[in-house]
Amino acid sequence: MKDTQIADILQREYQRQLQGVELIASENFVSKQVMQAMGSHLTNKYAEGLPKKRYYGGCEVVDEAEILAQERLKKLFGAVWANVQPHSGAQANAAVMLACLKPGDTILGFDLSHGGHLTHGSLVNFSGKLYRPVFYGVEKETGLIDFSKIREIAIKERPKLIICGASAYAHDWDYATLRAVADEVGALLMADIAHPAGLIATKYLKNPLEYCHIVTSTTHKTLRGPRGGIIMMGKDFPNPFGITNPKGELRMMSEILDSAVFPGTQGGPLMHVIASKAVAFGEALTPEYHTYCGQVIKNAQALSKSLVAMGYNIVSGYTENHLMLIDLRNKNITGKEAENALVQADITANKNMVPFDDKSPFVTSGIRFGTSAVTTRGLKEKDMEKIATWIDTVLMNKDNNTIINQVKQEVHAYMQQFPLFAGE
Ligand code: DSN
Repeated sequence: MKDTQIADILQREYQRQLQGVELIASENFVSKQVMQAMGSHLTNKYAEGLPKKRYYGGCEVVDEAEILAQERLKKLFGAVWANVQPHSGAQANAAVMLACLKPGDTILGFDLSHGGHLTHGSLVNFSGKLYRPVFYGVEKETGLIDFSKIREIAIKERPKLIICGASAYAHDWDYATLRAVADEVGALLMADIAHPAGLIATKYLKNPLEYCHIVTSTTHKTLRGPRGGIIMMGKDFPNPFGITNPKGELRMMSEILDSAVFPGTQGGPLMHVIASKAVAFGEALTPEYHTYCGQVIKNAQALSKSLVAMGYNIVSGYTENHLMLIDLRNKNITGKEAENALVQADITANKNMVPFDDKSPFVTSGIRFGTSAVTTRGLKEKDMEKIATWIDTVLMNKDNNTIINQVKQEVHAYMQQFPLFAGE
């Protein structure tokens, strides 16, 4: 049976992506070979376990793909150990917490409503239900994290795990200070670099592997691979929880983390996705990808500058990475209204809480923009000025369907010149 219903959906989604301006900060467009690896025969293979230590026969070939993914990833970030099996960033974080914590232990993370992530202790997530979350946030006046204040919270709350990393923070992190705090209170330090991973791999931002005990990430945001997760360490070390092997020696942390992924939190790995991750990591090691990441940052700065010139408030004033969070309160429009109006013009972004927001997460006062996806399509700084003008026109005419429709026609006509696959 030919599935014409799904074929039709695939075609329409392709058209939507092709015609529109994609500003969701966590999205990107993969290369053809990254996509082809995902749609390959490797999807048929069960390979529970790790390369050369599987619970199923016939894994010799897929083992090579996983080893390539591990080796390329280690080279990309300077890691000594990597697990490429987590199905997502949330799964990667779940595995780290299973490895490092007991139920009820305290975790200290960046507040979700200030730009953090659900899996860093939100009460609606496993991380907030199984563990005791406490949070740090940004300063009201600056929109920036004051890293010295995290020490005070850590000394008071005695977390077992300190988590750094965010979904909507436009700045680099002071990993050295956080590591000193972690050492002082006897905590492990984990960085979740899902958003800026590509910018870290290409050295535009600091590398947390030099300071953090454990680093997790997704592979599909700035890193431009398939949807998935990874865990890495810059140094391996004997686990601090007293877990021993049959010889009575402390197991290395890498072993504890490997078994927290499988069998701890996952079953069979997605070998087609792991092969695709290997392709993406290989691409990320090229000079072209380095140039791409530099352009992502230039584009984010150009977009934020144009929006500021039009009177928009960027939380923290400027961006150092691929994203920005706009506080829309001075423009008298909510995040929800802004997202809905922009989608009508095929400009896709997401509403987002701003720090100290007075509206609910379903309404919000902010909107988040990122430039990873549009940069992959080949857009440059001058195109960001055009996008800023479209955004302003739509937001200032949110109830005027005629004007929004005009913008949509312009967006469609303009985006035709930019290919959808990375590297084309
Ligand atoms: N939901 C992702 C984001 O948009 O940032 C993070 O998991």
